[in-house]
Amino acid sequence: MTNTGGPQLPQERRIVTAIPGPESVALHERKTAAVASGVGTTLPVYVTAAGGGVVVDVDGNSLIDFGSGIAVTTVGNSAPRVAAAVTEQVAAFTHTCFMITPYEGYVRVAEALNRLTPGGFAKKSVLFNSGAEAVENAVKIARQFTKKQAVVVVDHAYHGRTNLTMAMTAKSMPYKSGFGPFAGEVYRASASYPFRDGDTDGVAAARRTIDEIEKQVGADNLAAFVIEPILGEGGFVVPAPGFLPTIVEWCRANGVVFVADEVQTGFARTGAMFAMEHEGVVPDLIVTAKGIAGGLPLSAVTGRAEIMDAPHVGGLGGTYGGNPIACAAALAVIETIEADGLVERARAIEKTMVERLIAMQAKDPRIGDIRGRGAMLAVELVTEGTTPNPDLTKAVAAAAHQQGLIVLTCGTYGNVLRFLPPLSMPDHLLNEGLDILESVFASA
Ligand code: PLZ
Repeated sequence: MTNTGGPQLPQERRIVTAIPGPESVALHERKTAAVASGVGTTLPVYVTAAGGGVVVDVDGNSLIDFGSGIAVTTVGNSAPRVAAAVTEQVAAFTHTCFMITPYEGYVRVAEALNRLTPGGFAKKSVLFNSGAEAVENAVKIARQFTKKQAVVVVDHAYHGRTNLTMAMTAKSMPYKSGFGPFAGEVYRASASYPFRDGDTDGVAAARRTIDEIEKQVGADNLAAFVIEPILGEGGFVVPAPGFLPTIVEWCRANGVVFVADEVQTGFARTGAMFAMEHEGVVPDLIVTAKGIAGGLPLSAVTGRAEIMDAPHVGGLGGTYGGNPIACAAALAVIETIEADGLVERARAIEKTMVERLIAMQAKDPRIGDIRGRGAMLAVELVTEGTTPNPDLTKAVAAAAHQQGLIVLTCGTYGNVLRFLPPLSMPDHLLNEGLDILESVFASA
């Protein structure tokens, strides 16, 4: 069998066995025996190749990918520029440790991040491996800069699975339950969740959140306010207009570092290079990962130079952070986004998908809300009103999987079906995926 992924893979849905097929079932038995059971599986088909808009499994099935490995392969799997850059770099050198003997790739990624992120001021960057590691480092940097300790996050937030980021993540199961004690000095305030709190006035919602922070934490103690511009794992919740700008203004007036966690929203995913741009919000620090390097492990903190330079020399780092192969991939990702107009592509995907989802909602009152931006879209499913319907969500996802459409769920109440197609998804597969969703809703 050839394992050549990338966009040259036939761009078709092809289901030749039950899902999962016999080869996948056999591999899954080995996985169950060999891999710690704490690592779950959404869809147990074992992958041999992926690219464009499809994922191909060991049984020869070709599935339509509405997941992008959780918003990572935004430019596509094994995207040509990424594959070429990684191949070249892996043959040149694989690692030296940037803290020992540095290399240009890291510097170029930092320069690119400083250029691409919102804000016309002097910026600096530092690179790590995972989203959680970068979030932790943003907090470290904000604490050094402000000489304060407290961190505020919001309801429904997701920031990772390490000790500090577990404390920052809202949802207990499966992320936190039994894994405490958690890091201290992390406080939770209200998010803006228009479908549930009924408040479409983001300024008023922000004032409530700020009031909670002032009463329960105090700006004098607060180093950083950390928030996702669209709450990701928490349910693809877009805050009411005005919420984020009001919070950032308060942070600025009160010596609090405003940190945007753009791990899931970043790199063209939402129809802007970074989602904070939709409301003209300029964060002090911005955390990126996932889509930054097309699947190679890389993350970053980028922000105002004076904040980024607060930690002492040697205070930030790690063995692998900004690994040369991941940096080569990131530079190829950025080139691909810019050369192929992928920000515009994300907007076109939004238009196609939202139109179809609205048509589905008109026929099905269980689709309570349609939301998101660009190619980061979701439907929140209810029994009636706003009562969560996690059973329907599971059933729809499972039925879609059976038909060869990879979809993911999310949400505090487990009732959100989310769509994260790679921006390399061809239109005919995007529409075929939507056809499957429509038929699945009709029969679920
Ligand atoms: N911040 C906004 O979305 C990762 C988690 C999947 P890492 N989201 C997917 C899972 O179940 O573990 C994420 C995120 C936001 C931080 C993170 C953490 O990024 O690269 O997984 O550490």
